[in-house]
Parts: sequence; C-alpha cells; structure tokens
Amino acid sequence: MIKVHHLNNSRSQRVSWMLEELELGYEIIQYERDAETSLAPESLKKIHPLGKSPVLEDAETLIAESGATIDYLARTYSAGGLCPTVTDADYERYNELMHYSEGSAMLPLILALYVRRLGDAGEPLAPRITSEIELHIGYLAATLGANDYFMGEKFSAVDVQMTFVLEAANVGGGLAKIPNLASYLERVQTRPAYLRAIERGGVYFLGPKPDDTV
Ligand SMILES: N[C@@H](CCC(=O)N[C@@H](CS)C(=O)NCC(=O)O)C(=O)O
Repeated sequence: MIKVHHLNNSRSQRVSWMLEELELGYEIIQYERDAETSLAPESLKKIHPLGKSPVLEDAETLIAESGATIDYLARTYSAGGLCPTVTDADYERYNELMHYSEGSAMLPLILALYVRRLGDAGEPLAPRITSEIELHIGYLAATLGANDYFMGEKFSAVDVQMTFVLEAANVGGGLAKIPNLASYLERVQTRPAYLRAIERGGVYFLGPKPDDTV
C-alpha cells in the first residue's frame, strides 16, 4: 500500500489531498514537529536523507519533493484526468506551474517567515521580500484570471500543488483584497477530498479556519 510520511502542519497535506482526489488507499506515517524549533524529527532522515516531508513510498518507488510526488501520482494513477500528457498543447504550461510553485513562489514566503524571527535586525530585507511576495501574488492572480482553476476550467494537479502557496500567502489574511484568489482558495478548500485529507492528516493551521475564529 502507498505510504505517506506526513509531518503535521506541512506540505505533505498536498500529497494526502492528491491521494484523496484519486481515491487511492494509503497509509499515513505520522511525524510531529518539534514544539520549539518546528523542525521534523530525526527519524525522517531514515526515510530520506533530507529529513523533510512529504516523502511518498509506492512499492519500490520513493519520492521526496511535493511537486514531483503530485506529478507522479497524477501521471501514474489519474489516466490523464489530473494532468496533460507530454504531447498535449498545455503540457509546458502545466510543467512550468508545477515547478514555479516551489522553485519561485515559495521562496519569499519562506524568507519572510525566517526574517521575521530576526526582529529589527531583519528590517533591511523587508522591502525586497515584500515586493517579491507582491510580484508573485500579482502573477498568480493574473494567471488564474477569471478561470476556476490554474489550468482553466478543469481542476488539475497544479491546483493541488499551488494551493499551499496561496495558503502560505494568506496567513494573516494576505489575499483578502484579491477576490479571484480568495474565492479560488474557498473553492479548493471545500473540496471533499481536501477536507478528507485534513481529517486524516490532523491539525493544519494553514487550512480553512473554524467558524468561530474567522
Ligand atoms: N520543496 C520541498 C520542501 C520540503 C520541506 O521543506 N518540508 C517541510 C515541511 S512543509 C519540512 O519537512 N520541514 C521540517 C524540517 O525542515 O525539519 C517540497 O515541496 O516537498
């Protein structure tokens, strides 16, 4: 059976969500972040040398990197339903967005998280980080446009990959003033498969807020 090495409150929510979309059976191996450092436990390094989550095991196949994992699941199990094939006209667009998510969009969001911990010492970096975040949010808003999903009218693996970026950007309500991205988030976060993944994976602070905390 497929195994997901899942860290609480992390990108591995994407992988369980993808598995739920595909209605595949899977086992979750749960890891907890250190309460002080938020780092993954050392035991994850026994599964993959980087010690990061997610890691997926499917028989002899072991994959780290959420984008590669989601693409693998789409190619292997969705029969073309959640990703184009390499000869399709929209394949390069799909591939670009899959890479863009972790390769470009996440960088300033992660930097903001780390630099915040420096307090006043991080101030000189703030304008550049803020302008980069704005650049990526603007690009994502323009790319989605009036479509329901990033590849157009049809939900795809790109949406599973990109939602974490928008959730990270929305911490503190960052997308409230961007109507198409805000309603997109609501659209994907109410998908039954998304909600089932959270139920199985446990606490996920980036997800939809309970009614009493909205
Ligand atoms: N680019 C990687 C990032 C993996 C990653 O950094 N995962 C985080 C959780 S979101 C992690 O394992 N952090 C714990 C640690 O670094 O100890 C991916 O998309 O899978």
